[in-house]
Amino acid sequence: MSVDVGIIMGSQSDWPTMKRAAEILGDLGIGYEAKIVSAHRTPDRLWSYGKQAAGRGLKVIIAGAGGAAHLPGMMASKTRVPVIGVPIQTRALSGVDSLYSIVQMPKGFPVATMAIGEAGAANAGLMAAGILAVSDPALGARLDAWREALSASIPDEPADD
Ligand code: RP5
Repeated sequence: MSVDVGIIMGSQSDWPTMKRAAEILGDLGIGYEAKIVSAHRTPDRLWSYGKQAAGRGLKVIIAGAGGAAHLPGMMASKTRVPVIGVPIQTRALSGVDSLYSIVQMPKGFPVATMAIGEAGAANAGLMAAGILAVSDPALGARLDAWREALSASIPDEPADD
């Protein structure tokens, strides 16, 4: 299976959040890789990952980071491959720091910014799937089925605990 999506994150501590994206991609049969690439701690790794991304055939990059979350924006500056940003929830500021660090990109270098935390990571996986499905009808059918199954799982009425 080809690796279409790169999941990158600033730290091992981001993985419990970012694996929600990986789970969605796995469920939908999308090839991905997961790497630790830190804007601050491994800037050379960030540089080479971004430089090689398009040539390696990556079609979407999902980048998660917390606090001073510069990874998604710096990656968007280094590659034309679309970058989806996931703000990691932080202890100090609940992830609002991450969100603000990721979302306010200057004109020219967009990052598609998701919600803070695990819902954002899962939605990043679904967003990547939607982008890939534009040119992959079989994946589109799997994504439609995934969405229908989610809708079908929602009860009509609330239940007591
Ligand atoms: C960021 O700093 C990472 O994305 C992570 O969310 C945050 C804290 O990293 P650790 O101190 O847990 O390694 O670069």
